[in-house]
Amino acid sequence: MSDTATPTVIRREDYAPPAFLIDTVDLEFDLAPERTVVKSTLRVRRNPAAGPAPHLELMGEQLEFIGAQIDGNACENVRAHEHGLTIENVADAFTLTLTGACNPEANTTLSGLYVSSGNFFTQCEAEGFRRITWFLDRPDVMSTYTVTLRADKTACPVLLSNGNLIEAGDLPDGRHYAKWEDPFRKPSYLFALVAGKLVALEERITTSSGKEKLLQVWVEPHDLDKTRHAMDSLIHSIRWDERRFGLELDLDRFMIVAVSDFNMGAMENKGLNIFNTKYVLANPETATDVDFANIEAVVGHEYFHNWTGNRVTCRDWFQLSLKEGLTVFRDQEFSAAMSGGDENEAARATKRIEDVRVLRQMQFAEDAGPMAHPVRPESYVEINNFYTMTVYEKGAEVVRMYQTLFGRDGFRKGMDLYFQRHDGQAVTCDDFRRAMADANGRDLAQFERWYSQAGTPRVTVTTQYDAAAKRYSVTLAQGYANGSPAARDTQKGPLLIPFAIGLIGPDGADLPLKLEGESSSNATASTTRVLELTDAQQTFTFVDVAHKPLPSLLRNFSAPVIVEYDYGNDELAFLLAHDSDPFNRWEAGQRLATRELLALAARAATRQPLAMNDALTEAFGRVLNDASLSPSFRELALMLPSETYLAEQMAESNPAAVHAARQFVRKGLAAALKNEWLAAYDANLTPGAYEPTPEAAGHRGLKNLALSYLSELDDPAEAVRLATAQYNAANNMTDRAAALSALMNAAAGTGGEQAKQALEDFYVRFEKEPLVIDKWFSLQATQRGTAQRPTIETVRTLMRHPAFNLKNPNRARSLIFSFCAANPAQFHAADGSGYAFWAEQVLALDAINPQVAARLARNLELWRRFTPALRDAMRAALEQVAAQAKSRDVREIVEKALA
Ligand code: B3K
Ligand code: ZN
Repeated sequence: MSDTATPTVIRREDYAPPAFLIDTVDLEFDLAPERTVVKSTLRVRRNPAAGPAPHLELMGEQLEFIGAQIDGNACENVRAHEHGLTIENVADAFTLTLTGACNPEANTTLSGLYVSSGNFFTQCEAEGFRRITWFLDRPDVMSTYTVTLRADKTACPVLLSNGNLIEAGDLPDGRHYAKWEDPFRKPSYLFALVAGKLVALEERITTSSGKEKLLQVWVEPHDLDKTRHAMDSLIHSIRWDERRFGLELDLDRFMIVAVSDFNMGAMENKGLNIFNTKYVLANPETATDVDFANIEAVVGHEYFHNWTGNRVTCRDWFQLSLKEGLTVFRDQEFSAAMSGGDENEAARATKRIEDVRVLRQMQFAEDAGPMAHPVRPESYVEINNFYTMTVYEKGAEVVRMYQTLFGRDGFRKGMDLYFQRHDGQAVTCDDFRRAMADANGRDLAQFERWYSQAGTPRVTVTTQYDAAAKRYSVTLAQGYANGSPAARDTQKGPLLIPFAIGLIGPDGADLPLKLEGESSSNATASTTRVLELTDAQQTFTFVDVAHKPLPSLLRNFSAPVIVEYDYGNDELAFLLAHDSDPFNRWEAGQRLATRELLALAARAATRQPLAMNDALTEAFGRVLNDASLSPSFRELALMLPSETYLAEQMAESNPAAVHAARQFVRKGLAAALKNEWLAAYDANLTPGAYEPTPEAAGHRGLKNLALSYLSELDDPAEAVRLATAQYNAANNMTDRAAALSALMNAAAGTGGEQAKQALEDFYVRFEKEPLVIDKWFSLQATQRGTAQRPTIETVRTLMRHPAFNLKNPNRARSLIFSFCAANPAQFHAADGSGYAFWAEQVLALDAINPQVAARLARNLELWRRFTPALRDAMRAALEQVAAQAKSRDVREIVEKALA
């Protein structure tokens, strides 16, 4: 990564088709850790759709140039430079052979070809292929690949690449080879190879057209006992995509490989998905219910990319959400179906609630800070910085809105047309929108603004009931927060916002819905209506409304917006008790809690005494005791909004005040509902063998939430007794980790011996399981600190622990990111110690792994929104990083934050 004074900004409007195309790629690898030689033979021709260009410019980074030939003859007019190769005055079509070398062992960036635990892996998205060989490394250059791998047979018994294995055999000197052929054209970012000592769980299945397929999950030998769940998840994904979208696995073989050094979750390389071990390995002893669910979701996500991303790919990186937003939407729908079947709305709602919680906490914050960008960004310095919550999660909400507008069938028609038109192509978000529009006979020109406008829209709602005329009118007005960049950007006009609404009568039941001017036969039986808000302000009038209703707004979170409506506390309690829309039931409880917590935080900030609000305790008590609600729903409804989310809602973020307020409420709820928590604990035990089913996980979730509330009591003896017993008896990681966490929580007040012992036991018990040791680090990094021992001291001590390793991203995340991002009250300590630590670690990572460093760098980007003292200390830390960071990745983040 070079140190550039003026970063090059890449702009969407500058897109031009490539001057040359590459039809076929033949790669030969002589794999060796310190010097891998790569010979690449490319059939190149001029792109008829592009302007004239005499020279061929290929991208390449950190490569040693060995030689070049054109059509079999030594090539004279080639020049190797820092950014690649220039070959001057080339013909219209030719075969180019390039030989070069790279050093996988020295590659700590985990982009390109690298070594992890002695095995070889690649990561090419977004621009890693150019670190392997010279190429037109851009997604609109699609080619068919053949790949020959040669390596030492003892060191690398397994040799894998994309597609089908067509040849394998021995070579002299203890070496061997394998030749792979991928029949599908693909961009270079989907290339992959894996070589090393690995074993696979295998299974054969027959897909919808009757073809037999081989499925493999490759891992290091000692992890083979943790592959079953990933395999099951893969099979479920394949079946679901056949059922829901009529999409079949197209290759004869589909492989998943787990690697412990990986920058993100997983990668959808054609036929050879490479995964962070965190999203593959699971058995009851090592993985929690959340881990099991995440594995299912990520396996699904990468598998679904085979159609949405690989068969139809992105024209350029500005279109990233074309594949990511759509594939996140698909994985969300898949997980919802797995948790409750396609039709069970109440079970599906828990998944929806979890997804919206993440969106609101992370994406809304991103949209309010210096990295705010539209779902389809207009410019970037480093594309790896744009694998964001906006592109992924808001992008998924944008896709979901098509389904909300057209229904599941209409959405399916749009998908069918999209594949019919674009299979095998590299296309744009506009192409997707056009397919949806044409398949459903709708003009979606206005909908384009969802792709081009940054910022979170606000919908302000006012209502009026005319009892005499039995008319109820709802006025929706859309806009953006005062002073936000989006608020000034008015020439683009309003958005098309699908706004789902229901009206609730005095008895708590939904009222029938009939809009003014609608004939009765026209009105559907549904008690939820999707209003289409297209103007800056619009009034919708319901007629024949017998009683003054309570509106249930934005049901199921039908659009990624903030709703402003002045509910009274009693109205929120009523919605929490009665709304037929489970999402809005949860939402009402969250609004009630948020309002109370923010009021308390304001008092805490000015050192005024705090007092508990009975309405909140009563409402929570009712939910806890309501056996008609599923345990998983109760768990979500009884969880308070996170400290991070609450701090973001304050005029000036004050993490200490938020922590004080939230702890006060947790303690208050623990004490007032003590008997109910104890009863819930007993009622939700899951004796017998562990099963990762949604039902069992729901029971464990509610039970462990009860335990965590009980651990807040001033006298935590009972919680300590329960948690110690649970820790010792646990037959699964969910219960063991929850018990440990409850003990640590209780000990924050008392310094308990049980917590210390359990923590030591946990380490010894799982010393050989890196993913569990990650949990051990992260539990300590997120623990509550005390005045005598602030958490930063624990963290600094753990940085020197023999098991800590900054080069392993999972380990760095488990300690450093957990502290900086998931322990706000301790990280934002008034003495600035957290910020000093952050700056040190960003700079240390910057030299090793810029992508991981840039993620950590983002942790301070909202500095302007904090209280003045914190703000100044944060700026100083940012300035220190800006003065010393070398990578383009980190520089883009801190420079935007300071601008
Ligand atoms: N497409 C990859 C992400 C690649 C990130 C590169 N910095 C994983 C996914 O979204 O499925
Ligand atoms: Zn993806």
